[in-house]
Amino acid sequence: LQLMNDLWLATERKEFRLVYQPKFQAPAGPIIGFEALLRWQHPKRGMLSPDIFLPLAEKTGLIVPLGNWVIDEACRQLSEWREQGNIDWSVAVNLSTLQFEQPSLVQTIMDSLQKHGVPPDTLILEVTETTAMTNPDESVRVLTELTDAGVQASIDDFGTGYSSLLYLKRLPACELKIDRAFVRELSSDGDDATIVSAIIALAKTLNLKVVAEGVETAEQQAFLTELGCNTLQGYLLGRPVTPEIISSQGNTLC
Ligand code: G
Ligand code: G
Ligand code: MN
Ligand code: NA
Repeated sequence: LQLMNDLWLATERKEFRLVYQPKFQAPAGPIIGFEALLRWQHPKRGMLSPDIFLPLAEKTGLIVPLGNWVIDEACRQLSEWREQGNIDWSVAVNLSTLQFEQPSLVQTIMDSLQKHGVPPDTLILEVTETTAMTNPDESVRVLTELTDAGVQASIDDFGTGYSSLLYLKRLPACELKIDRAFVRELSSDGDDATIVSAIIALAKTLNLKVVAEGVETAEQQAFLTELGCNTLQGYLLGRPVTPEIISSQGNTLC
């Protein structure tokens, strides 16, 4: 497969990029941080989304060095933004299952933080509910080690997996991200409004901040805010953009 070949060469050829999607304090700001999202600038196919190449990277194990690069690059970017005065911004990084299972993960993260002189609590690790549930006890152990070191943890794509309430209570996460599948139907579908309300209530009970992802309409924005959602992310407020665009627009980014 040609794509597989290209994937191995892409790291060396420096074809990977991170774009950053802003996260806003509800309802409309300020920006509290960004989610780092991986892109592959393929020489022939153009900009490729992770959906195209991440399954392949996961299958071949390339996701481990690639994921380590993502962590390091996110820390470097954080340090650059901090030098420019944006010391309140956090950066969230997505971890794949294989990456999360690496015994060296904690050391890798701590090394990057130290190398770039970045405070641990400005880095958020997004772990999907499904990844966390793959090996629940081990997930608690790894996340406890990381959060003890000050790094923040976030449960991504929440609502799509099968975690029990007792398990959620044990996970040392600081926030929960409502999967955009629930947000999408918010205004038109009564069931999803009920589910979103229940997720927010659950998060409050567990002392977790709630992030809604995939916010695309003003109606969703208003409803989520009213329900007590802390943070909003989505095309309505801000698309994933390059660091160059963020630097040129600063806090007026919207
Ligand atoms: O940015 P986009 O919508 O194309 O992302 C598609 C999927 O890829 C999302 O599920 C997102 O979480 C995931 N993703 C984006 N960047 C990364 C990354 O750096 N590492 C991992 N493991 N997943 C990522
Ligand atoms: O699974 P995860 O939450 O990491 O996925 C993040 C991806 O969701 C990003 O890659 C981004 O491209 C996509 N995304 C972000 N905001 C929106 C939105 O408002 N609508 C849709 N459809 N996708 C979004
Ligand atoms: Mn995510
Ligand atoms: Na998500």
